[in-house]
Amino acid sequence: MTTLRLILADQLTRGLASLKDLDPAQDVVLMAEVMEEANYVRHHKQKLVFLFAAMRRFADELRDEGVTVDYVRLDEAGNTGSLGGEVARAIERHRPDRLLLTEPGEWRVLEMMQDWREELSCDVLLREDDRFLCSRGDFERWATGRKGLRMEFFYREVRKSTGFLMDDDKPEGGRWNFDAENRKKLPKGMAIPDRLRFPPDQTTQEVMTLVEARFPDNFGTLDDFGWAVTRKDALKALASFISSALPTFGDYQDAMKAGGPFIFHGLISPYINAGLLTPREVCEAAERAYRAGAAPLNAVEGFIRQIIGWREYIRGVYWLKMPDYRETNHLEADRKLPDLYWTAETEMNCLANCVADTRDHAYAHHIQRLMVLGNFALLAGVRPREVQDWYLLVYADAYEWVELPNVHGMALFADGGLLGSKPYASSGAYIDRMSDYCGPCRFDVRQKTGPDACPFNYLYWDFLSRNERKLGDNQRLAMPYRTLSKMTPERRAEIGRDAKAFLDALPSDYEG
Ligand code: FAD
Ligand code: DLZ
Ligand code: SF4
Repeated sequence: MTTLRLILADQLTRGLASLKDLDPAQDVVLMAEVMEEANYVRHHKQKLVFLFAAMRRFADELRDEGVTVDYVRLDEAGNTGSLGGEVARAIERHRPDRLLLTEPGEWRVLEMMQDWREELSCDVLLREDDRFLCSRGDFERWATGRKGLRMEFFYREVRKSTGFLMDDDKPEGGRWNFDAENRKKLPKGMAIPDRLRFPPDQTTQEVMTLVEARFPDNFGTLDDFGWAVTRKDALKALASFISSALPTFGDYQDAMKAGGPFIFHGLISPYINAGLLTPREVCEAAERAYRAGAAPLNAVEGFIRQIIGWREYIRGVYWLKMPDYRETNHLEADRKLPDLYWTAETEMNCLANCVADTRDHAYAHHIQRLMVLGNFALLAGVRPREVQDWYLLVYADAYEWVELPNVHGMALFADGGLLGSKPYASSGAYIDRMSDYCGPCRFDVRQKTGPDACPFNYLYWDFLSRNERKLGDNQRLAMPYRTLSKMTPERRAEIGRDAKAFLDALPSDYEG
C-alpha cells in the first residue's frame, strides 16, 4: 500500500504522528511551499525565511534517510499555490492508496483538510497531533463543567500527569508557583549573555533571495536573521539558553530593556511551534539543570510553567472555542490599527522599541507583547481582528492556535474574560517599573495629563471610564474604579479630552 504523507511547515518533527510508521520503500512524503499559506497574512520576512529554510532542510534530512520526498518549491513551474492543489497534483503523480495527515494547528487548515475527504480520489486519514502534552479531548474533559478556565489549576493537573518538578505527589519546593519572585527590574549595567544565533547557511541564503524577490514589501528586515533552521542547531540553541540564560530567566522574566528583547528568554518558540524541538524535551532539559544545581527553582518552575501550563492551556482554549472565538469583540473596540505598529515611528519610546525589536527579529518577549504592544491596542480600542492579523504576521512563532487566545483573550479582553479575570490594562507606571524605556522618552511618565504626560496614563483612565458599564463590577478592578469614582467631573473630562486628542491625531492610514 502506498501512502502519501503531507507534512506542513509547522510539522517538522521526525516523530510526527503521520511519519511514525513510514515505509521508505513504498511511501512518499509531500511538502509544499505555497502562496496561499505565505499570503493569508503577509508574514514577516524572517518568518517566511525560517519556515521555508527549515522545510527544505527537514526534507534533506528525510532524503538522507532514504525517504522519497516530493518537495514543491514556491517558484517551481506548475505550483498551484495552494495546499489542496498540491495534494491533488501529488495524488496524480504518485497514485497513493491513502493520504495521511496530522491534524493542523489552525481551524482554517483543518476545514480545508476535511473538504479533501470529499474532493480527493483516495482515502484521507487524519491523525491526532500528539506533540502536545494534553490532548484536545483531555483539555475538553478538564474544561467541562468549570465556571472559569483558570490556567493555574490546569497547570497543576499537567504537573501531576507529566511528573515535571514533582516530589512524589507534592510540588517541588512545596509550592506550585514561584511567580512572586519573578518580577524584578534589570539592575543598571547587568550583563546580558550573548545568545547563540546562526549565520544563514546556503539553503537559508537561497530562501532569503527568494523572499526578498517575491515578498519585497512584507514587514520586517532580514539583516539580523539568526534563527536555527535544523533540529541539530535548535538543540544547540536550547543548550546554550539552558546554560547561559535559564539561571536568571525567572528573576527578570518580566523585565524589558531598550535595544534588546532577548534578555534571558528562551528564544525557542519558533522551534517548538514548527516542530524542531518538542515541548517535553525542552522541559526535561530545564528540569535536568535544576536537579544538577545549575539553575534555581524559581527560574525552572517559571520556565516549565510557560510551556506545560500556558502553551498547552492556550492551545486547549483555541480548539475548545473555535470557530466563534475570533468573532467576539466584548469591548466593542473599533479603531483602525495605528501606523506606528508598522513604522515604529512614534515618540512613545516603549512602543518604538517594541515595534523595532519585532521588525528586526520577528520576536519580542512576552511582556513586550502583552504590556506594551497589547496594552496600547487595548487602551486605544483597536479592532481585535486588525490586532490579531498583526500579531499573526509579525512573529516567527505565530500560528493562529497560539496567537489568537493570547491576543484576543489575554491582551484585548475581546472574549469578555474567558482567559483572564481582568484586562491587562496598565498605565505608564508599570512600564516604567519594568523597563528602561521611560528615562529617555519625550513624555513624562509621572505626569497624568497635559501635552508632556505619558499617553499610557490618560489612556488608562479613559479606558476604564469608557468601559465602566462592562468592567465596573469586576472585583479585580475595584481599586482603580474606586479611584476613578473619586475624580471630579472636571478631572475626568480633562482625561477624556487628552485621550481623544491623542487618539484622533494617531496616523492610521497604512494598509499592512
Ligand atoms: P520564553 O519567555 O523563554 O518562554 C518559554 C516558552 O514558553 C516559549 O517558547 C513558549 O513556547 C512558551 N510560552 C510562554 N508564554 C506562552 C503563552 N502565553 N502562550 C503560549 N506559549 C507560551 N507565543 C507563540 O508561540 N506564538 C504566538 O503567536 C504568540 N503570540 C502572543 C501574543 C501576545 C499578545 C502575547 C501576550 C503572547 C504571545 N505568545 C505567543 C506567548 C509568548 O509571548 C511567546 O511564546 C514568547 O515570547 C516566545 O519567546 P521565548 O521562546 O523566548 O519564550
Ligand atoms: C505559515 C506557513 C507558511 C508561511 N507557508 C507554508 C507553506 O508554504 N506550506 C505549508 O505547508 N505551511 C505553511 N505555513 C503553515 C500553515 O500556514 C499553517 O499555519 C499551519 O500549517 C497550521 O498548522
Ligand atoms: Fe512609554 Fe510613557 Fe514610558 Fe514614554 S513615558 S516610554 S510612552 S510608558
